[in-house]
Amino acid sequence: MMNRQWVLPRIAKRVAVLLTAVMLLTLTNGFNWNAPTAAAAGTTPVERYGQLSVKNGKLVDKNGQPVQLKGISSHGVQWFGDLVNQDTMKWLRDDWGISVFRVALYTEENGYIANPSLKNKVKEAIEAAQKLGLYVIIDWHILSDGDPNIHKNEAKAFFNEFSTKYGHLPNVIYELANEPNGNVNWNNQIRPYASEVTQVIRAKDPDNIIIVGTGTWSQDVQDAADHPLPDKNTMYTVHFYAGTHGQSLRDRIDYALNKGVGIFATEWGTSDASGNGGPFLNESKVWTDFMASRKISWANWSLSDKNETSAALLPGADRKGGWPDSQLTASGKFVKQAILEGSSNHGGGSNGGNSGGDGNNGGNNNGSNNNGGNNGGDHSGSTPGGNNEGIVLQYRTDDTNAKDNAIRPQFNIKNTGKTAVKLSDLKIRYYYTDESKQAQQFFVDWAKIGNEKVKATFVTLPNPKSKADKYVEISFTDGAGTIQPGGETGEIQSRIHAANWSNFDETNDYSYGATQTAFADWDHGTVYQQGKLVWGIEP
Ligand code: IDC
Repeated sequence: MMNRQWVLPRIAKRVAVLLTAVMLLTLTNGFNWNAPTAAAAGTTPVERYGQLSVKNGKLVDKNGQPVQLKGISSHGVQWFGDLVNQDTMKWLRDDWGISVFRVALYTEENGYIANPSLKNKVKEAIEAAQKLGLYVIIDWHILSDGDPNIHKNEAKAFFNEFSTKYGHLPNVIYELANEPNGNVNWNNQIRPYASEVTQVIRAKDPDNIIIVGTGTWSQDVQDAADHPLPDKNTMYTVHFYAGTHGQSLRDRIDYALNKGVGIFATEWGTSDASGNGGPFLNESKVWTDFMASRKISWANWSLSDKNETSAALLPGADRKGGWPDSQLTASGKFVKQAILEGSSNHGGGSNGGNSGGDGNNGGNNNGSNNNGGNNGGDHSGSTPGGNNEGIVLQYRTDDTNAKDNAIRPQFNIKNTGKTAVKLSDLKIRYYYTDESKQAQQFFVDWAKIGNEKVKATFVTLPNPKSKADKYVEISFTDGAGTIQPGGETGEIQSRIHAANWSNFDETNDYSYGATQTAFADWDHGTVYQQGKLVWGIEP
């Protein structure tokens, strides 16, 4: 198998956008650049980011690069603990692209205080997360007990046990009090409580992230920012529900960030604050964009199949994962996409360097009418060296006559990475010389994923190359689904004709492989993921 190779075309045009990445890469146009290590692609979140810490109010990875973790929270494990297991977490990692999982251990409502054995579920989740390379948030889920001091002694004993047992792992995150509420405030109740519990944890675990809830159901981040805790790896929680909370809460978050404290949204929902109503997906999108732009890590409420809007799964969903989208609620589908959209940002390997942070814009519509030979993915967040998540393009020609009126390229896209890849994020380009100078027609003769899922547009290069003045850009509909790790699209048989059915000469086509009549890797066709070149060499 050939080496993964990248070319940096016309870097001068992109230098402003890619300044950070360019520092790390070779500048020469046309220079074939190998990935630093094979490990950059297809590693687990914990392998990529390692020991987390807080630097200048930002969550950063082992190299000091900002990271945005995204994932989902369990519902109360006393009710939905059967959905918390290694199989579901693996599925969420591979199909949804999560990097963090939150285990909600309610104190009350028949939670831990009444049923201490529920902590075994937390242990199971931590041990699964360790195996899967996921970060895990241990959520001490106070709620009806609005004052965290009510169960302070139990909290101290609990966190002592867990930091002793798991504090050496890099993937453990402690959340000390889900949502203080009622007649409590930061300075008088919450901060003193957090300070005591933090001392217990730090005696056993010097460095893992601690997250502290804030007043008014974790909305009073401004109070924490005004009087933060001394522990340098402590962050503060904001919780929001898109149908209830909006701009004024975002303003508070910006206030806190500007004061230099780290904010982690350990729980948010697409519903209103009751967990029902909506879903408010437009409002949710404003929130996920906001968090992406500020690299605020998050976990969505919740992984359950309860009949309520905020639940991600429809009632009766499988207890071991493997959920097709038809088993997801509207909320679940939205959240899955919101996690996947940025997940190419997780591929940065040790480089990090995702300067823009909002991997959720651009990307999808840059192909057809931008300046041709330029690599279409000019948006911040691109790290050309590190973004290959394991996409491989295979090609064969089905042409027996290189000089007739048809071009018959056939493709297969493989996912050799560890994260599911959304087909609608991918585009294939096949470059050729168009002798006809006519409009072009595209046909799908057969596609394993369904002919109707495959679309194409034709683009004329403004600066023709010796073997290409046009390309066909093949894309996939939203309904095309994902390619699982280790999976592939299967054959996509395509055919191109000029509008007047005149002949082509394929022997001068850049992407044509006259002798490649069986599927094999093909770097003269390119693949883009959300607009970023992830496979092949442009002409
Ligand atoms: C809700 C659950 C709901 C449950 C209720 C009480 O969705 O099924 O009956 O708790 O246990 C929070 C809490 C979180 C809430 C959620 C929605 O942290 O436990 O879950 N919410 O109400 N804060 C704001 C909203």
